[in-house]
Formats: sequence, structure tokens, C-alpha cells
Amino acid sequence: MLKKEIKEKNKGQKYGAEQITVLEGLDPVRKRPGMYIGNTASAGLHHLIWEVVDNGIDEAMAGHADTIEVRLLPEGKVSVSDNGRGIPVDTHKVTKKSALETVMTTLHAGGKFGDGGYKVSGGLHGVGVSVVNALSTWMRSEISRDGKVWMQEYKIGKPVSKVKAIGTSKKTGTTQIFLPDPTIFTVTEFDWNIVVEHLRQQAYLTKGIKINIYDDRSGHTAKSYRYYFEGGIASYIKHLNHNNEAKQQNVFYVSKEKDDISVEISFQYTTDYREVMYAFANNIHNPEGGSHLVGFKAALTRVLNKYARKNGFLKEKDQNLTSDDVREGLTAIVSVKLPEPQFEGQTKAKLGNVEVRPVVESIFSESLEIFLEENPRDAKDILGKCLLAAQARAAARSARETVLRKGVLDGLTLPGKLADCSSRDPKESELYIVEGDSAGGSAKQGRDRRFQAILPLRGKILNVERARLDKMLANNEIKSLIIALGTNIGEQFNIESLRYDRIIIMTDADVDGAHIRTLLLTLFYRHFPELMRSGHIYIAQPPLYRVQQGKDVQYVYNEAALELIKKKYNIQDVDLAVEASETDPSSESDSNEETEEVAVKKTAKVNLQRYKGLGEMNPSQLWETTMDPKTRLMKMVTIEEAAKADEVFEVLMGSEVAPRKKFIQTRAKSVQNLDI
Ligand code: 0RA
Repeated sequence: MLKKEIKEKNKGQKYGAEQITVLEGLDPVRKRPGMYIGNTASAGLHHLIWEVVDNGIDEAMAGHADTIEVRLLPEGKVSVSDNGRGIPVDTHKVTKKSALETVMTTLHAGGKFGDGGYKVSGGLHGVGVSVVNALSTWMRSEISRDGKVWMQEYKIGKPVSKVKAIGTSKKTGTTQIFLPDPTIFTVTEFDWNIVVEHLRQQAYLTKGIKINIYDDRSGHTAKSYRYYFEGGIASYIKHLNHNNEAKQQNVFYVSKEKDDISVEISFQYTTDYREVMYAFANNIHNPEGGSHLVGFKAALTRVLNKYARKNGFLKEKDQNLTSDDVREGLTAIVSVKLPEPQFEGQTKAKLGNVEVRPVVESIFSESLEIFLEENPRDAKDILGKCLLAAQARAAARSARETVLRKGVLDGLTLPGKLADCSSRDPKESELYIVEGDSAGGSAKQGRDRRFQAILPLRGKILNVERARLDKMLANNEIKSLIIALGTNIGEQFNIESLRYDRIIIMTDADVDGAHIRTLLLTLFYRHFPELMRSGHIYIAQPPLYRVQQGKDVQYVYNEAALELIKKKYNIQDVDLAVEASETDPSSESDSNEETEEVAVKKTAKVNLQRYKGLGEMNPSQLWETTMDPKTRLMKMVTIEEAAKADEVFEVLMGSEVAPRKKFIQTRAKSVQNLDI
């Protein structure tokens, strides 16, 4: 279907070797691979596949292919085939070499085949198949066209022979097989999940394409996945929303072209509060958005307001839905294709072309207006949802204003249970947030009171995920914490008045501890993202085990280290349980070293004690293992990690039951240290 449809459009255009412009050798690629494929770790390695697949997708989008096959082969090879016209093999005017050889061995030859050949070619990926060749110890191209099968092989980007005919074929198409160079890549094994994940996304983004993926590697279970999405990104929207309750029966979808820019948009509202939005330019994901997303959001707000006003949903004259109001519960995909995409931002992940915004705005506005007129029930449900969001926002705002005006936090003295440090210099001060009074007691005794403050939290703090600010501020634990931080919250937040440079979450290494840690992370992520972004939030890493052999004491902070210790002392899992239960945590003593040494030599007795909670450590142990800046381990929390915690939270606390059940069922096995 894909093949025929687009073929019509491109009728009458002839391509051949003469349309390939360019010419540069491949040395720069091997000198600075990162410039071409990002890096030489796993991402760069997989990039090689994306590059070759992109070429096949381009051929499909030009209307000449409908199937792409990717095979992970034994010995680290990969094969990518398409059923397009086949890369030309005739002789190129300038290079006097075959077009295939030119494409495979010269830089920038792959992407552009002159006007009309490739209208859209991946901007970020579009470095050309020659880059893949340069970074492969071995590569082989097989082209079926003109009734023959043509073949050429390469080593490190250099042809081993001329292009030769090796057989006959009635079909047409291109197959590229390559073996990434292990001296270039730090990782050489392809990850099946990464491959499948990316190619499935490409299949969604290229309506009507078939992508088949095979795992033919030795030592791996043979697998094959076949993707074909008739609905394109509308199928993607349904997939993204399958865990949520739809608020709108018909998924919105439009696909149109204007001024050489093709625009495809699909969306559906759910009863959720979250907004899920993916933007793509030339099939490349733009996590930081860009001009296409700006155009989409502007049109969405404008058209919904216009419709709401016209149909009596907005009664008061000056009442308006904000951009936030119309994005609550929205799942949307905006995918544009344009001849010369410019990417900006730190990760090159933002579309810069300003000409894209008005095109997206006009195509989307027009078709959204039609959609609302044609689907009045959906329109009513969507606007009902937006109005509710607007009301909730207004209520929260006024509650917040009242709360803050009443000065709930102002002038309050530091909470009684905070054991503050004596230093008043925030730069050297740190705050330990500790779970429970008993661990709090140990921490207070063990700390260096000059610069370390301790705030014990009792019980579980309120689940702040959806709690409104006024409710949150009524919670004493949270109030204490905010006052201790000194920054205030919401619109009054001011990082300048932060009282501690490092805020360290210290909880038990068990399920309850993990829960409290997640609650605190959610609180910081939702209400103090600035603190996270500027690296003020840490997680303490108390040891999981204490190993004692005679006077020699070692602390073990993770399971990997435990494995090493177990090997070293030849401890079985059974021993571990016995030893651990026999060990009295308070029996540590410095006396009788001599006798103990002797005892060790005789019996080599090893004591392995598992710490279940911080409370099992005495103050000096806690200081030594977890709080002493000279020896402690701490993990700085990044906003990405917090976002993940937040997502897990959504699943666990959100409105839908099915995904929660699934999450718990699939994770149950991996939960460790479950103390029942
Ligand atoms: C330009 C012209 C022609 C084929 C291709 C590009 C082509 C490139 C790739 C890359 C991967 N698969 C491909 N398939 C085709 C030939 C045009 C003609 O036959 O006239």
C-alpha cells in the first residue's frame, strides 16, 4: 500500500549515479567517531543500525519499499534489508566509480541524491551509510536490480573488490551486512530490547511500513518480531494510552503537507492528570520539543478556547483556558518531516526551524476545528475535562494564596525535633533527614554537630503526589521539613535562603525505608525541583552488612561486594543466615585483640551481620560507615532519577488499577530484603 500510494507522487523522476553529489574520504570518521555517531559506547553501536535502517525507511517514504528486515547475526554481525529499488550500481560521472562504491566509501554521499531523490533524510542520523562502513571491520552490500544481484565487500571502509554480479534476481532491493569494529566500540554486543524498542517506534512513525526483526545470534533464544501499524502515530497513541481510561472515544489524527513540510499529529485525552507528549522531526525524537511543539500547543489552546466560547462552555467573558488546563490528561504525538532540520539544545534534541511553527499551527488548527464540529460528544468530554482542570487550578491557587497569606510558614521557629548544627554557614552545613526516632537518636549522637543537623521524621509522610499545597502544609512532618530547609515553598520558594548545602535522606535498607525514600523524593521532585537540579539532594548509603574476622572489620555496601566477600571466605547462603542470626550487633569490642587474633588463625571464624535498620548501628558505627565525610558513600539524586521515582509513583498511586497490578506482579520477584 505504502509503495503504490507514494509512487504516484514521484512519477516521472529519474535517478541514477549522476545525482550523487559530494566527496570526501572516510579518515575523519575513524579519527573522531563521536562526531558522527554521538559516542562509541552502546548508543553509538546501535546508531550504526539506525543509520542503515534510516536509508531503507527513506526509500520506503519515497514510495519504493514497504518492508525492512533487520537481523542480529552470529559473531556480532547485523544485516539490514529493504525491498526498494536497490542502490544504483552504474558508474558515477565524477568519481568514475560505481554509485554503490561512492555511497559506501565517501562521506556525505549517502544522504542526498539530488532533488527529489530523498526529500526527507534523517538530520541527526543522516550521516550516511559510509560512516557505518568506516566503523566496521567488514561490510558487504548486496543489491538486487536490473535482473541481477550485485555485490561488493569492504574492510574498514575500503572496497575489497569491484562491484560484481553474483547471480540473477527478479526482485529489487538492498541488503547491508556489517561487523562493527571492536577497536572503535567499547560495547560490541547489540541489545535486543534497544533494537526492538527503536524499530517499533520507527514503525509507528512510518505509517504502513513493515519492519521485521530477527534474533539469529548463537547463544540467544531465536526471536522474531514483526511490526506494521496501519494507523501510524494514531496506533502509537492507542498503545500509549492502553493503561489509561480514555476520555475521548475517537482518536484525533491528521496528516498533511504544506510548504514542503509534512505534519502528522494524533492525540487522545485520558482521565489521567499527566500529559504525555512526544515530538519528532524526521523520525528523530526531540525530548526538548521545539518549534513543532510550540505550534501545536498554541493551536490547541486557541482552538479549544474558541470552540468553548462559541458553544457556551466558557460563560464569563474574561474566562480562558490556559495552556496547562488544556494539556492535563493529554497524550499527543507531533511528527514533522522537513528537508533540512536544524537541531538545537544541549543534546541536539530540540527542533530549531522557525518556519515549522506556523505550518504546524495552521494544519492543526484547521483540522482540530473540523474534528470538534464532527465529534460533538468528544468535544464535550474534552472541554469538560479542561474546565475541571481550570477549576482545580483556580481552587489550588486561591488555597495556596490564603495559606501563604496567613503566613503558615512565616515567623515559625525551627521545629523542636530538629537537632540543628552550630554552623550558620549554609555552604558547609548539611541536613540529615532520618527515618524514625531511634535512628534519629543514633544520628544525633554520632554526628559532627558543628556542621551536621538531624531531622527525624516520624512515620510515613503524606503522599504529596497529588496533595494540594494547603493539605500538605497542614502535615506536621512536611511543615517541619520546609521550615528546616528555610526556602519556603510554591511561589514563595527562594533557593537563596536554603539553610543547608546538602540534604541527605537516610532511611533503612528495607521496603519501608525505600517507601519513605520514594515519598521524600516525590516531595522534592514535585515541590523543590530546583534543589534537585542544582544537586542539593543526596541519598545516604548505609552498609548492608558488617563482616568481622577477628579484629578485622569490613563494611559491605552492595550485593556485588557481598558476593566477593562470600567467595573470599567461602561462605554459603545457609551459613550466612546462621552466622547473621548468631551475631550480636553490640558485641563489637576492642579488647582482647590478641586472643581474638589467635582465635582467628585457629578457626578463621567469620561473622557476617546483616543490618536491617539504621537503629542496629550504634552512634559511632553510624558515623564511621555513613556520616563521616571522609569515608561515607552518598548518592546525589538527579532529576532524571527522581522523574523515574515519580513515574513509579504514578503507577502505584494513580487512578488505574490494572497497571498497578501488573507492576507489582512483574516486580514482586525482584524485591529484595522484604522483611515480613
Ligand atoms: C537513489 C536512487 C536509487 C536508489 C536509491 C537511492 C536507494 C538507496 C537506498 C539506501 C538503502 N536502500 C536504498 N534503496 C534505494 C535508484 C533509482 C532508480 O532505480 O532509478
